[in-house]
Amino acid sequence: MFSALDDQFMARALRLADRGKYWARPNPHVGCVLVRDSTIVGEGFTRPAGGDHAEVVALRAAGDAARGSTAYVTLEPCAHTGRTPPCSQALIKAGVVRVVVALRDPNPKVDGGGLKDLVAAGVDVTEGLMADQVELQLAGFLARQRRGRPRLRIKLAMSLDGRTAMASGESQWITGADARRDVQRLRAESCAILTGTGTVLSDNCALTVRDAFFDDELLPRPERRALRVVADTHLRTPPDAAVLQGAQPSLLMHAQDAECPESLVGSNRLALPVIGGRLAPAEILSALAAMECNEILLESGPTLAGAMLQSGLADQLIIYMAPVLLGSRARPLLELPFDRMADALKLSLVDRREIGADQRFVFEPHNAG
Ligand code: AOF
Ligand code: ZN
Repeated sequence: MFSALDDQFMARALRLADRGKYWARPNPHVGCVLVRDSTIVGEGFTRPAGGDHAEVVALRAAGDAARGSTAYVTLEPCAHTGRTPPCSQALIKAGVVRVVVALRDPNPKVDGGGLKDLVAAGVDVTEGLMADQVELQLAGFLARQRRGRPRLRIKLAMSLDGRTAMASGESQWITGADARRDVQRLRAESCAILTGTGTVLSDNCALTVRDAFFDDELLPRPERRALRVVADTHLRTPPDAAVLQGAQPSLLMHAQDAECPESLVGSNRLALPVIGGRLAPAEILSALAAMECNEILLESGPTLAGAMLQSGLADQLIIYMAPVLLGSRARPLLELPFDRMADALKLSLVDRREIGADQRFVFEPHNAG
């Protein structure tokens, strides 16, 4: 059904799509290549939310040359009028005769509707080319659309003996500069970075995304940078905490009955239900999905990370392991109060590599759902 040339052009669309990954959110970052007589006549990738979709950028670049062309698109062209008009109609109007799509858009406003429009207009439509790659590329967006919950990745830095901080809370730095730079990339890819009050109090972490990741020709608007979220049940975050400073937005999630100190009255806050004295893990994620967050990075201590994992809400564990021993008084990686072997949580290793002097492991918990 697909030729070697089809493979080549879809691979190019995938690479183009990747260029939008830091700034298309909450839109999925999509790539589109228009080809006529085996030659690329236009290409594009999703602009920041509210801006043009990939197809529209490619059509504009192609101009009249789009007539009679084939469009390679990583995600089904939209069929709805959202912040922008439907791409299916734009392709039809421009005279595109064949559309090759990697993956169907699970957004209920689209969900096959774009393909249907194209077929009804006599366009030759095929789907499924490199769908697996797009599943990985758009994992966060797809998770939010399909299950109403963002993708949650938990990042942890530990010693060889699985410890994350000294008993005093001292933890800077376990891993090296290269690993910490890699974490910056994870932050840049995320819609929200989540932590707990304990981490704010002990590390005074800023959770900022540094500028180095936005060196493409068009900078994302600063408000599109990851939202910094503190799960702060009792509103104990000090008003001068680094996480509340600067242009990058932040949000305190707290219990409905928490008393807001005068000093936090001006801060961005959200009340959530509590289970067992703590914010309900699933409610935290639903609230973030309601804010159109696709990708969440959790950078917290053992309690919040353990709760997310135990609730089956963690999609990935990204663990940086430094060649150092912190000893038996140091703090454990995760708070998981297990007693029996039957409680043990099984994980699959999906990636492992060296980052400077450290190792990075990516695991997927078997209880993720
Ligand atoms: C496309 N091409 O490049 C992207 C699409 O509010 P809007 O108008 O920007 O629409 C957002 C929705 O469109 C988004 O939730 C997703 O379903 C789809 N994204 N569609 O045809 C694109 N980024
Ligand atoms: Zn569209």
